[in-house]
Formats: sequence, C-alpha cells, structure tokens
Amino acid sequence: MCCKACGMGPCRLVKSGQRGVCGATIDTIQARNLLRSIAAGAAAHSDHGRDMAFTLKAVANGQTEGYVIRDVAKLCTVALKMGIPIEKRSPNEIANDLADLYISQFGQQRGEVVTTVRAPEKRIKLWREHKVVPRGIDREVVEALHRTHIGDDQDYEHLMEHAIRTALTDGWGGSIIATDISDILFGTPAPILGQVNLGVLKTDMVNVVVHGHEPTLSQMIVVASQDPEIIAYAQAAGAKGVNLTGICCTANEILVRYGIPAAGNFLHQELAILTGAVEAMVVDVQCIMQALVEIASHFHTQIITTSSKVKIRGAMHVEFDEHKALSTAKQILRTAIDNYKNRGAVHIPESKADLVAGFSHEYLNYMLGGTYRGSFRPLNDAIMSGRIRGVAAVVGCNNPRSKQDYLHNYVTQELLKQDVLIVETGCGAIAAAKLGLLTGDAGLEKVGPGLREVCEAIGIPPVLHLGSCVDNSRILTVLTQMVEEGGLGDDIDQIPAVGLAPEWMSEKALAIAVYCVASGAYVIFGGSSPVGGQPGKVADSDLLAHYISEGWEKIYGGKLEFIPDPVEMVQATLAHIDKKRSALGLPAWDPSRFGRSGDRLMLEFEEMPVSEKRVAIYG
Ligand code: BF8
Repeated sequence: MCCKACGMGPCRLVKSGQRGVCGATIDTIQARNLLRSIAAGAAAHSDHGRDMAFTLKAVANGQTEGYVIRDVAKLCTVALKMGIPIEKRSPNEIANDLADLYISQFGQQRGEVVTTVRAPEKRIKLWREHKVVPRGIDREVVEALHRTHIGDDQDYEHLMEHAIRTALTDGWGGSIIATDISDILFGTPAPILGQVNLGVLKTDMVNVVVHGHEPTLSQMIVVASQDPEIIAYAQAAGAKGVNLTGICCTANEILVRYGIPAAGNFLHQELAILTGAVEAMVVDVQCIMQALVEIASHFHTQIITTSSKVKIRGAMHVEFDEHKALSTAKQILRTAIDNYKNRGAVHIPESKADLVAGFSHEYLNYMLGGTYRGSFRPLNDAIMSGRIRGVAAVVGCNNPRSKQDYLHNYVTQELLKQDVLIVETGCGAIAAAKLGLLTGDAGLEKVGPGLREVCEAIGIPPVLHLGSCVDNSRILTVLTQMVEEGGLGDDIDQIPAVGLAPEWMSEKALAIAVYCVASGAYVIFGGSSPVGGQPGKVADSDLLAHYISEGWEKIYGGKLEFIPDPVEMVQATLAHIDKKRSALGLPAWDPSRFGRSGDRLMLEFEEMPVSEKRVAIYG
C-alpha cells in the first residue's frame, strides 16, 4: 500500500505491521485509497447525471438547439414516482419540475437523495437503520475527500461505511438520474439491430468515431450525419457520406437507441486509429487515453475534445454547448470531412458481428408479457422452476493486464452453459457482442437447456445488452422489480444473482461494485485487488479484504471479492446462486429436466417413426 495523502510521504507499506509517518496502519491506508477511488467514480457518473439534468432544464425552457423530449411516457412515469403532478400539464412544464428536483439533489445538504426511494422497501429500511442513505450527491463526495485527508478518519470500518454512502449517491442517485433523463430526451431503448467491431469502419466514407460517455453531443452528431447538407458536403469531398461509429459507452448510448455501430470497447480506441481510416475521433469525458493524440499524429486522424472538463494537449478543442448543439455537431463533421483528403493507406480488419441491443427494464417488462400484461412474472417463474439457474451481470471495462475480452468472454460463456441468464452493460456488452452472443440464434447451442428454452420461447439472446455503465442503474431497477414481483424473497440479497467485472480497471467500476454490494449483491472483480489482502487470512493487510467481504455481507447481504482466476470466478458465482436458490427453498438446478424445445425437439421429432409422430401431435 502507498499513501500519498500528505507531503511527509509517500509512505510505502510493503509488509504487515508497518505504519506510515503519521502512524497510519495498512488497513487505514487501504480504506482511504478505496474510498477516494469510489468518490472519484461516483463523481464521474454523477457529474454526467448533473449535465443531463441541466440539459433537460434547458430543453424544457426552449433554450436548446435540436433537442426535444422524445419519451413523454417515461417523463410522466418518472415524474409520478418523484411526486411531480402531471395532470393537465405540458411535457415541458413537467420536465422543468423534474429537472429542478434532480438538479437540487446534487447540492442538497440534509435529508435523503430522492431517487433512493426506488429501492425495495426492506432495503431502504436497512440503509436507514445504518444511516447510509446519502444526504446529497455532492455532499457525500466532498465528505469522502475530507475524511481521507491527513489526520482524519482512521477506522477502516468507519471509512467503509462512508464508502457505502458515497457509492449509493452514484447507483441510486447520479446514475439513475443520468439514465432517466437520457431516456426522456433521446428515447427509452428497445431491441434494435446493430453491428460491432473494427470492420464497421468503411473505406469509401468519412469515418467519425465518437468516444466517451455523454449522449448529448453524440446523439446530435447522429442527427447531423444524416443531414442532406452534410452528406452533400461529404460527397463533394469524394466520399459516399459520413459513417458514424462509437467506442466505449458513447458507443453504447447511440447503439441502444439508434443502432449506430460500435467500433469497439475500451482497448479498441487506439486500434481504430491504427486502421488509418478514421478522419476524426470525437471525445467527451471518461476512459479517453492520452495516447490517442500521439498515435493519431502518425496518421491523419484528428482528435477533437468537446467537453469543458476535458482537454488533451495536441488535440483540437471544439467546445460543446447544448444551446447550439446541432451547429457544433455540423462543425465537427465538416472538420472530419475536410480531413478525408489527407487519408493515407487504410487497413480495416474484416471482423464484425451482428447484435441486438436495447433491453431497457421497460422493454424487459414488456417482452415478458406484452402491453396487455407486461410483468416480470415469467422471468421469476423461470428462475423458480430452475429453467434459469440464476442471473449474472457481467459488466465493466477492458484491462490490458489480461488479453482483451478474454476474461469477460470466458466467464460469460461458462455461465451460459450453466443456465445462467446474463445481462451486460459497458465494455463487457461490447465484448460479448464481438463474440456473437447478442443475437437471437447465434450461440444458443452453447447455452444450457433450460435457458435455451426460455430464450426460444421469448425470442431473446442469452446475453441482454442493457446499455452504458451509468445504465447499471437499469440492473438495480430490474432486481427491484424481480423482488416486487414476488417469489424470490423480499429483498435483492435473496435473489440468485451475482455481479461480475472480470476486467475492471476504472474508479467508476469500484463505485458500481460498492453500490451493488450495498444493494445486496455478491460482486466479483477479476484482475488485481486495489486493497490487496485476502478474506479469511489473519495478517493486518487482510483486514480490509475480509471486511468488504464477510463484514459487509453480515450488514448488507452483499459482498465484494477480488478473484483473479476466471475458473474460480465461475465456481464462486455458481456456488452463490445455488446457495440463494436453496435459501429460498427452490429446487436445486437440474439441467436434465429441461431442454425439450427448439431445434433439439425438432430433431427428435424428425427421427421418430410415423406412428409416434402421430401420438406426439394428436396425443
Ligand atoms: O463507463 S466499462 S472502460 S467505457 S469505465 Fe470505461 Fe470501463 Fe468501458 Fe463505459 Ni464503464
């Protein structure tokens, strides 16, 4: 552990029993560092939510260029949940009130962040008992920095209590706000066909890659790229038009809503430039490598920064302002088109895969029962019967400490064989998509028999793409709806479900992990542990690892563990799912009970003698 919180250090503690100059113990340093990371992650997601709230406010007051409220139904649903009247009021009036309410949550000093009431009742009660309901989003992040200053909080359990509070501002605060408003402004996702991988770049078009996280500019670039004036401008430059693609979560935002292809996930950002085919890479915030500018200098690619919060030395800066969003988007596209003539040799890999994305929780509800009787009942029933053994959320980043996508895909494929339904977001979803696991037919022969039956009956892929990383809030909503539907206990910690981030690397991932634990989930991270130590061991360096596992499980029913070996990750996931099934009194998973459906049933039918076929058909 290394503490560099003050100028007396840095203090490097390399063995048990050592202390920093101020006397800080290894567990205090572990806890401080983890809390600071969680605060940074929560700040990143929540600041994204804040910007969305300001955009909603501006749209409601007619102060933006190009935006409209696309999903009035979601606006009304959210407004009602938040206690905002909707009767005889225009969408703009409702949106204005919702924006004001959401903006106020960031600077709120006392009380509870309003969106936390969307958790299951029992969970909210638990949070209140332990006094961890966040008071205001910014307040908890500021307090995290205060507590970790030299000479402040020096009790690892107490520091971790604030880690829970800070992480909750993200998952049940800033991230829910970001997702709500993105859906209201740009539309709630529903299944849509798309493509993924570097093969989506085109040799005869101007390639513009949008990269980062916020959907405000990228969605306007989608609109601008289809504008006849821009297409004509591209044609005048010798191209067929503008080919828009995405990287990271910006890719997910425009993939799940408009089917815009994703060029790849986090570790594809440099590779996209190496094709020589990218005229402009347009970045906003988060997960943008500083290396891009250096790499781009060997090609013709123009890196364009657009956020007032992020500049990169050597990049062009075109600052985005929602009040003139469409003009900015067109200006960026013209810059890319002007750069087309500078293109040199191009090497675009042929790799690409089809996918279906866009499984919002609203759509999941609909797909399971239709408009007439939409509900989570069929999903709960499938878990209760054992057709689906459990649910795993396989999410998070790429990390060059392992081969790109390897850990994601190993874990995903192994769990599918075991009848575990997978939901994914972020770079994890793009990894599975590259493998072809996000289409209705591809990959079904590789999934367990019960899960296959469910996928065939509903017509869904075995891996459901729920959106970007802030959309992990959708997973919280899905889990809450599963609890409310009944049959799987009365709180999230009783559901046979596990969260995994096999290739995590960002501080946002740590914030996500901890709000999932606070919500009752078992969370497994791959790669390396930022706190070191191991649960169950006795050295002072193991105290924190033990506490965030067994300690948190005693309080919240969820726990966080770092397991580098993918085989062990899968084993731990299945053991947890089976433990939860047994605690609920559900039948043990038995794959031999299911699977008489789809192609398998047809094959058996074709091989039957005619007399048996008659019996099979007519009884
Ligand atoms: O927010 S999964 S590498 S892109 S941090 Fe970044 Fe990680 Fe990708 Fe999306 Ni999430």
